[in-house]
Amino acid sequence: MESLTRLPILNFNLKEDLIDLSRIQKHQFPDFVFKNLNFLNLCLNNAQSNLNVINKALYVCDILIDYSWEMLNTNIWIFVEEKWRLLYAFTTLFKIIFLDMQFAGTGSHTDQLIDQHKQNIVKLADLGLLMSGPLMETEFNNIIKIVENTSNRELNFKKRRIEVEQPIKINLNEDFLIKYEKSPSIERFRDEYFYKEMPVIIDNQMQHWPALKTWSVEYILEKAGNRTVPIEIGSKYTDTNWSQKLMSVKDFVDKFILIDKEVSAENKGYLAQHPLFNQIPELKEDIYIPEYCYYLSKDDELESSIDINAWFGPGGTISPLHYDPKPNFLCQVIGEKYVRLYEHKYSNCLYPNEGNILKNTSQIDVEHLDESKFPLAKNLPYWEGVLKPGQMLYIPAKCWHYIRSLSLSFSVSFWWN
Ligand SMILES: O=C(O)CCC(=O)C(=O)O
Repeated sequence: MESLTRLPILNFNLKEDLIDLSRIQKHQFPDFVFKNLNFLNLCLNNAQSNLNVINKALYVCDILIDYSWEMLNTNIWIFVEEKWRLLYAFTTLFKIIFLDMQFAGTGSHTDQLIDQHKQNIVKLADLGLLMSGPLMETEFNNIIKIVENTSNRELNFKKRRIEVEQPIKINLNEDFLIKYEKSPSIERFRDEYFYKEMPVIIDNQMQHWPALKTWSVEYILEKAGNRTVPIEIGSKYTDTNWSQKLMSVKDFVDKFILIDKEVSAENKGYLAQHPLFNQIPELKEDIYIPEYCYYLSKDDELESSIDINAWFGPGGTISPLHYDPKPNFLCQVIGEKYVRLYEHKYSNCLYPNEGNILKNTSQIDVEHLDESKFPLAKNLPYWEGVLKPGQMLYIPAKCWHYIRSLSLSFSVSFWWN
């Protein structure tokens, strides 16, 4: 049996099995959670145009959302149990449905109110996506697509052309330059860099990316302005006053990109290491997985296993010296970045942080080394270079890397296996 619940404003026919509570295991939750979920399901079947029921259901949604949000934030992300993400996602889905019913049931609306309502729905769906990851990606993406298809894309963004400032010039040490290649063959890349675990800057491998022609701050605003994303705030993630905040891309641009120069380092905002392309599949059409990955990956299902992340921020963002477990192509689309790398074998001289969470991150500031505190890091060999638009940096697995943007910058990283 296929029954349909119609979302009135979103004009969205929702299959009831979308809210398939059998995915929630009763014994994993305190009693009140399951009772309330059942209550919401019951409301869904009886709510059509009954505002009283809808309001009660929304009240319960908020309780469950607050509760699961708290559970999601009690541990670092990778240790959060999947059940809390699922609960957050289900409750958010319920909330979207009831909000839409409530809106439809409260009389006629101006275009402005309808726009506001749609923005609220997109924000909720984005939070659902961010918090539940792939668990309900399809459902939330469908909702967003429906809202966007019925919305006027003319958003209220500042209509000025945003120039990318001239990148800061820096002096590189000729003895330590990262190797540079123009479109090496697969075999050459494999033998000279991949097998030898050597970084290299590769040119002429991205010229077919639409992103290189189309991406600008205005374009990003047009495609993603209303979407909610996590922003890192502070000079770097190792600082004590560093924090993360959820905000719309538009607010991020207004607050951290369109500012007159010389904002203090503490007030830098960085959309860093964010899987923006899962959230906004339209942007994914502008980029391509580097070809080398297809030939050298151990994974048969590269496209589903590769992690693609966006790094978008003003000049002066810093990713402190750290390493990642997978090999990476860091592809530069807008602006320039200074990059410095150290071989993994020097780990003992690079003073990794103690403890589990930041043990892949060094305590040293590579550009202002405190030699008395970190004497072993002095005189270590390294590689350095400037990554420019259209170039990709190959970072071998576990190779230490430090990155500072020299201007407004947008890069895309591909962690593959
Ligand atoms: O571009 C950055 O700021 C950091 C990139 C990075 O660390 C990575 O892709 O692994």
